[in-house]
Amino acid sequence: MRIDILTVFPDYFAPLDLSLVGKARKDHIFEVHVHDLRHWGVGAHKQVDDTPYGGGPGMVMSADVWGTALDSIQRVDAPLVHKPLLVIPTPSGIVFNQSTAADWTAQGHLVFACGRYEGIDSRVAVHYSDHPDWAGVSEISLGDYVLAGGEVAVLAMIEAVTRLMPGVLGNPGSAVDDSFSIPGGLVEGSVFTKPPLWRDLEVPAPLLSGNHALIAQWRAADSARRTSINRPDLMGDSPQV
Ligand code: JF8
Repeated sequence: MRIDILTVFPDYFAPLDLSLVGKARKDHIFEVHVHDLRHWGVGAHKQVDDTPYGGGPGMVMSADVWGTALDSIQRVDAPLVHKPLLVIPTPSGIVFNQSTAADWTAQGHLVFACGRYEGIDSRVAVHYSDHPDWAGVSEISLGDYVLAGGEVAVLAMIEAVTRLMPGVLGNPGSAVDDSFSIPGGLVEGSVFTKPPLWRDLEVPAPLLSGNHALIAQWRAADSARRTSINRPDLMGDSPQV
């Protein structure tokens, strides 16, 4: 997979050199290219935004700057067979979840467009959603809270997608064992390691028993207990917010 990121804050993506993602890039499991949108900015100040039509506070990122940048990114990949999927993080998009992450692992090329200010001129999403050289557009939100731009959302999405790729996790079984692997599943149960007694708190006896059936039973009950307390929405036993 090839991942391109367009942003006015390329330094936000330094963490992609670290940890599992950094190792997987070194191992050529996928490649990440970060581009400074200002490169395509207009005029002496390399401007990427302008005042909003209809009035209102703040600035809107220009369609023409984004169009020029995205066309040049697409051309880099043109000799390859993969049409890129354009991902535009926005609080007004559909909410990203584990199924989204799993779907995107099948893409050969993801292009992330990080907005700032009041967001990107809406014609950009319309144009690329109906473009023969692109796989489509996903306007997507990280969750129901407001960030200052798309960068943090993109870091989270890239980590969620790439850790599902074969060879990214040390243990190939870990990814399929997660919470949310099965839609409508439960959250993970509590975990413990040595010592068995820490500050008057004991590791639950079943986990020390060596009895695999008993361990599985305890974990299933703990998982149901935590899901019911923390995520009643996943249990179907509480009204959705
Ligand atoms: C933004 C561009 C977001 N869950 C989320 N909250 N806020 C954002 C977000 C994304 C892009 C921009 N402001 C300007 C906020 C996502 N994804």
